[in-house]
Amino acid sequence: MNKKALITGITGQDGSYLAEFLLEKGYQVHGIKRRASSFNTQRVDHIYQEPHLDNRNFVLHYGDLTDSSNLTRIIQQVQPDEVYNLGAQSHVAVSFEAPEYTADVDAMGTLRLLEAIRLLGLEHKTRFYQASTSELYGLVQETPQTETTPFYPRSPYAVAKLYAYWITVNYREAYGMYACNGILFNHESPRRGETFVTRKVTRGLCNIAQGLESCLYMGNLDALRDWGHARDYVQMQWLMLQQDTPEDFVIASGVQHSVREFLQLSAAELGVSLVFRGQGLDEVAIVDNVEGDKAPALKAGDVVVRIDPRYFRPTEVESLLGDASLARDKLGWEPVITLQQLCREMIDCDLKDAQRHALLKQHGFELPVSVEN
Ligand code: NDP
Ligand code: GDR
Repeated sequence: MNKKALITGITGQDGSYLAEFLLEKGYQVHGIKRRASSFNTQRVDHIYQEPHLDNRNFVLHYGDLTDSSNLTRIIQQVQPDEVYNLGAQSHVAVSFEAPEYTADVDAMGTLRLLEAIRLLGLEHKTRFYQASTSELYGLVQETPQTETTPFYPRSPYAVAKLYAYWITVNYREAYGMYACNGILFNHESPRRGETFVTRKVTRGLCNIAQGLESCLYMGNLDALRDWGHARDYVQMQWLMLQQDTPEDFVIASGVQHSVREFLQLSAAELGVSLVFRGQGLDEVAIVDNVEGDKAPALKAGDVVVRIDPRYFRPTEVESLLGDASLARDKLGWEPVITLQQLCREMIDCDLKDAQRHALLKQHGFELPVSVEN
């Protein structure tokens, strides 16, 4: 019998990579998708299987982390060997605007899943992975951050995830469940949501390079992050559930860059060099030089980045840097994709999209390019 996995958040960035990974390992993969007024399965459409097929190994269920009866019914029906709780309101800035909803989904949603597993008597069968986050460190107490660094959350998102972290530990200790936290540092990909900083940069610069947008408005360019590739990081989510005893692990690249550096790296992939002038809210990025043919709409002197205070957060996480030694030693896990490779893959993908839009525009078939960030 193939193992069965249930993934919440399967339509998100990580959910889609994890589903691919588990299917390759021979799992029967079940996922929870939310009802939406338009299609929201773009990231998993390529692995979708016709519901009328016999022996399907990819099955989507309608559900929501705010609905415990729905979660209980799905878990009862699937009887999963492994549950990966990746579903969340995952945007830190949005959590300041919707703090109660974020707590309901990210904190209470985790409790609802754990309780469903326990009440169904599956606590010794079903292994549980919780998508914890480097945002727990917030106002960092030591650098680099490890599994023992104290937490100091700085957003409603991080506070909700703190509850989820501890309730996962508590169910492990109280009921002997195999439940663990992956404390993942930022990880990105061409499938990253368009309003997270890396994707906003790669997509925005590609649109500007093709003449579809004129300027990118950004927040705190000094923020420092430890960025990895989502494809690398989902392998660890699986590895964590294959050990003899459950344990929590930090997953990080161990390398730190600023948002400003990521802008420069992305522009360089387009053959564009940028110089930054001014300070604070008056800082701008100006094109210094353009080489090659990837940015036909740009020339030296163009201002491509400005600062907009609305992208600053009420409380910011200034600097994150992880130490994944424990995962390296115990799980044998090592990230293989560098930031430069990640950035190149994201630019390649967004440039193709922008070129397609530009071509359509040239022929009078202009499509709206969403610039809401
Ligand atoms: P995404 O935002 O790309 O995906 C989130 C997923 O959760 C989507 O499938 C979304 O559905 C789903 N979701 C949102 N609200 C609900 C709800 N009420 N009920 C059920 N499902 C819901 O996040 P990532 O893939 O980037 O991240 C996966 C997890 O890892 C998240 O929990 C995130 O907080 C955490 N994390 C992410 C890191 C990162 O750098 N990416 C780092 C550390 C932790 P829909 O598609 O319909 O919106
Ligand atoms: P983060 O990711 O908050 O770390 O959470 P995000 O990419 O949104 O921000 C990273 C840093 O960039 C700064 N920044 C901007 N951010 C956005 N989104 N838009 C901007 O215009 C902008 N300008 C500067 C931010 O202030 C921040 O310092 C992500 C999410 O995936 C979480 O779910 C996850 O838990 C953490 O990573 C680890």
